[in-house]
Amino acid sequence: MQNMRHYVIMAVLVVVVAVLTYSGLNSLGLMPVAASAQALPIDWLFDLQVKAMAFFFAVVIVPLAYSLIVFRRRDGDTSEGEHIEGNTPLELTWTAIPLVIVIAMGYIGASNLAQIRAVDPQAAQIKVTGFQWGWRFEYPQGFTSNTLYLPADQQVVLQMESLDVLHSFWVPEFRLKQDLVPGRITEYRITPTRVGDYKVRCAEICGTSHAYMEAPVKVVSRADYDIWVADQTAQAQAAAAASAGQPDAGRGRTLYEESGCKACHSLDGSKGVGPTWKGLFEESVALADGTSVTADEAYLIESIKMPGAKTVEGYPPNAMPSFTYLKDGQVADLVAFIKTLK
Ligand code: HEC
Ligand SMILES: [Cu+2]
Repeated sequence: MQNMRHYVIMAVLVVVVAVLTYSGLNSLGLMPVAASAQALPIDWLFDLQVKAMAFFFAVVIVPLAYSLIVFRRRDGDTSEGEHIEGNTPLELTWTAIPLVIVIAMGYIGASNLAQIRAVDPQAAQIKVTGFQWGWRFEYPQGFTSNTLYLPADQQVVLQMESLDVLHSFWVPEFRLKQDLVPGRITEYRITPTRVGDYKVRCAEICGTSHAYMEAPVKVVSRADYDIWVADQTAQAQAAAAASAGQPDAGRGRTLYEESGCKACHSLDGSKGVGPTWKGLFEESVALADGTSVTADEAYLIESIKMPGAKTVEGYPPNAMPSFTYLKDGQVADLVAFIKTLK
């Protein structure tokens, strides 16, 4: 009877501590808003796990603390503790119950994953390229963007590729995260549900400017999306028509900012990961092998297309990724831009 009282008190304390722990963890607001259909099953499972964690925390801590306080050694008590050797029913119980819990969690996790991966055959495809240190998004209509526009309430599948090292595509509000692996295409399937501005950030340490590897993500209504796509398509066609002839320093500056050159090359004379572009054109450049070369057009083109061919003195070889995806016209635009930097 006396023992029964201890169990009842502990059971009550377990419930109280579990509830307090759960509501305490919940009030921290660990999660940003949920902005995708896939976020719902994920948040549901996460919540279930937090509840389980709070409960098991209480189940362990309450009897421990209770025993330490209530059954502590009193003054003058020098007797030995009771000697206990095994308890088969207890051992069977604490093997069977966790076994059932683990199997149940495995089942719940698998069916949750199936919901998240559910394929909509109508899903739109967008190509994503990650590189040191930026993102590029190619739309099936034939244009490229540095902002990822997505229509709300439609599934899209991102076909993702890396130009150099491992990167990871992560929009916390969408909950999912997926690595980009050089030489392989990985998929990221998402159904945005909430119109708004988000940010994709790289979640894989990928070099010096990893922390700046971000791009805006805009979820817009279907109607706004269609307008944007039509607009971009028209712009891309106009640009293609205009660039049929002349290299253009303005487009070169945009490429500098959006293709990642900016991460390593300054325009103001300061030294970065790579040499500044200020006053580079027609300058005599000292190379690591002791010779020197004049930075004419041919040298600039070679430096962009085959960065390994010549290494500037004072810089590590192979520090610059090769930008093989740049078209000749784009390289010419970049060179035209470098020429303007007196
Ligand atoms: C990861 C850093 C990094 C990025 C990004 C990068 N570069 Fe470089 N770049 C370097 C380094 C380091 C050097 C010097 C070593 C060498 O010559 O290989 C260099 C050298 C150059 C040179 C020769 C400069 C000189 O002073 O002789 C040119 C031109 C150049 N890069 C163009 C570009 C262009 C165009 C882009 C973007 C499309 C770009 N780089 C992106 C690191 C980078
Ligand atoms: Cu990265």
